Amino acid sequence: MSAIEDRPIGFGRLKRKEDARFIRGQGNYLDDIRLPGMVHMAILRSPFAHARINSIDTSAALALPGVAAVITAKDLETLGLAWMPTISYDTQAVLAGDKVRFQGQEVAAVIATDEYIARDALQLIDVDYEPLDAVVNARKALDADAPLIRDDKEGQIDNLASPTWEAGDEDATDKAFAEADTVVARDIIYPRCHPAPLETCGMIADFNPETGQLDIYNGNQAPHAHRTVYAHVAGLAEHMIRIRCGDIGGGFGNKVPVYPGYVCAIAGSIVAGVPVKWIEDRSENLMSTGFARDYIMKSEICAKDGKITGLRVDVIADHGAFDSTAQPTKFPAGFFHIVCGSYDLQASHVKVKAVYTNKAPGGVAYRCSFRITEAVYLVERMVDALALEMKVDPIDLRMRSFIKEDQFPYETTTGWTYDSGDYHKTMRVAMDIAGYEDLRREQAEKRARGELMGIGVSFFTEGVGAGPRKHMDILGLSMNDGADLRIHPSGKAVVSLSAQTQGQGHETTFAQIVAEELGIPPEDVEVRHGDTDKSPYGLGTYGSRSTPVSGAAVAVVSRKVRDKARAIAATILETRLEDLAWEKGRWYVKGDREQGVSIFDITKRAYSGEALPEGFEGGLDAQVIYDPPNLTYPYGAYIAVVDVDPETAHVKVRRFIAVDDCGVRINPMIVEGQIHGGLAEGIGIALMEVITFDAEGNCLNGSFMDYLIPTALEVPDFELGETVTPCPHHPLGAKGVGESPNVGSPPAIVNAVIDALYESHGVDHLDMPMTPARVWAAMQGNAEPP
Ligand code: PCD
Repeated sequence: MSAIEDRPIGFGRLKRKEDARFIRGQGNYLDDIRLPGMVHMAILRSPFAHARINSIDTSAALALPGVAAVITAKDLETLGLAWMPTISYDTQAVLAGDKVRFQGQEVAAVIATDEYIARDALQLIDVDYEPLDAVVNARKALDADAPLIRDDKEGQIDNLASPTWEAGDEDATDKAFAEADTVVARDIIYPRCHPAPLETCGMIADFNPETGQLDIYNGNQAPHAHRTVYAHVAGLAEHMIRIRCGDIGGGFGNKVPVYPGYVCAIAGSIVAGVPVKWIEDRSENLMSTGFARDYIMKSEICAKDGKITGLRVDVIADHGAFDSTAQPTKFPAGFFHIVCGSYDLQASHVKVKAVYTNKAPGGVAYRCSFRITEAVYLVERMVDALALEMKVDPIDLRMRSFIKEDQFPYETTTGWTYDSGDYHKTMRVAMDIAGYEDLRREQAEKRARGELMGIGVSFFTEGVGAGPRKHMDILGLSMNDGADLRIHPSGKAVVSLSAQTQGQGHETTFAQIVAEELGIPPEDVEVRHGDTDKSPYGLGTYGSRSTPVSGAAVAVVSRKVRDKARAIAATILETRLEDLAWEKGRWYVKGDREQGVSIFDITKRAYSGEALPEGFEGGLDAQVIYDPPNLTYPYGAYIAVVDVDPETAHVKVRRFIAVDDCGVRINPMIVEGQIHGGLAEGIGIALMEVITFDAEGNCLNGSFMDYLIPTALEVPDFELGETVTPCPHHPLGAKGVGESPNVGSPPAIVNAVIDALYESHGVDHLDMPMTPARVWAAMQGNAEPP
């Protein structure tokens, strides 16, 4: 077997190309980069959640040897940089001038010769704060006497961050409820949690005063979009800004927003004329960068004749002090209205109100396509609540209510068009892997012995791959992706993408797409991304959009090259285009397989001095911009088995079964890795992760000592299965998958805990995280731990 035959050409379980450097510790992360003459920046942060700033005295800090500059809001005002736009059309203070609005807010930036001096100098800055009442509870922020947080905004008289947003049909929903035979209501909170990537956020800004060129090194998920924002903010032309994102130690949505620290680093470099490096520490990351979730939801669900018919949801979205929620502009609550789930409903209605509180801004899509996680959690908890009330098996109720295979494409009651699916089949595969009937028997036996075993189910549908330009933009930028493919004379190829990997394995999978389409071995295809000077424009990686959008772009650009190759093949073989057929890696004459020419020979010819088809200029390359016609709708059936210790209330996830359908899998091994990672995160969210505040607005989870993330001890061996329902509009039939496991797993685990506790302890709802203290309190009949 030749070396090439050993490896799959195209789709398959190819080992990740990038891992060769990662497992040898040779990744090139932001903190590995040192530029000549580089200075360091540190940020002074507010100790108060809400306080007026009377004065800031920087003289002692400036006097410290090694300190080059101290920047405050006043300095930024003179540069027109005191406030910056957020990705939700709000404004956010780069450095606080009038007052601070959350604990950890940026107040001043020190630039010094090394990072230790910069940090020492922070302590010498004297800020005169006048503390104000803080409000951290979004419901209380709506009270008439609540302190006004955004008095900087003209005409703002309350803490509402935007007008109420609605989807669905209110009257039709009222009718469905009036006709229903069972109605259940719940108040459900998806608490504030944090993406907490391995590498925190940071930037090196390098402004060259001679040329006016701004070079930026940064780990962000959308380099082109960031460049456009900086161009506007700093008044520079885009081509004078180059952003390079090297290896990124995880993004998870946390690296989508533009943070004040970035703008300070840029301002610092423009003022100082030397490269400025800023990297936040873990506490800064947890306390001030994009949090996730924080949705307070009220919901009612109803059924008629044993089938779910209607859903009503009223949400308060807590946005913190500035609305920097990540979502396409036309969707103020992201894709939350996908809350009708995987069910064929008669009607539904959703209302979302956004509120300012004295908490860090964010609302990022932590492994979630813009609030789909909150939506899936809500509907899957509500379906279980309904099953409890109806005294039916939660899988039975789902099976009776699913959208049926022959109903796709299916238009939901809130306006989505789901592309394809066979939900019943996927659910059955999960039941088989779990041995569902046996599990229920085991549970009955254990219950009789007083043991607390729970089986929890969730079934999710996501919409990923934002998005069609007719529906979606961010800050006026349409959500399309470019791809550029060049085949060199040697037959090696470079594909340049606008999407940006943070660890997902794009260097491998995008090479596999070219390989699948052209027959060039993936090791000969170099994937380029993360450098705005070397890659086409596009909106980046989040919302599992890389495969649906950039993946499609790469397939289409490869096909363009294949078409060009066909014309060249016809010239070489002296035949007509229509007489040629394609098999992976070569064009051959129909009916005579022997007479063919490989992509390598075609490439050679493309660069040679020999004759080319008429109109050909030589070389072999192509460019595209891909505008997806719709989102892709991956889905999955998850089953969690938990044991709750009756003595300690500790929840152990004993088994976790995940059957995902993301259409055609480019690299099944990478897909499974994505699912493992996302499930681990989902277990963390369900069991332990939460950002909480005391009444004064002090953040109580500002380090990994008190923001707990899961380890191998909490995570079982996952049992995975798959079904494959191709996406009808994606050129490869693929759907996104990166986020699915994080979306689907929390409701399965919470449903399992409720299933364990309902019969014996009457617990019919409990908000996450399922910490021992919280579960114990619920077992004693209390809503909250003492
Ligand atoms: N795939 C395949 N097939 C299919 C699909 C998919 O193969 N069908 C694969 C691809 O290629 C890649 C992956 O898998 O590699 C993924 O993909 P997707 O789904 O498309 O996605 P993306 O776009 O790429 O990514 C994104 C995601 C997200 S969103 C998140 S969060 C996370 C995930 O991803 N993040 C991360 N994962 C991960 N991983 C890692 N390692 N790191 C990170 O950071 Mo957001 O919105 O941002 O929140």
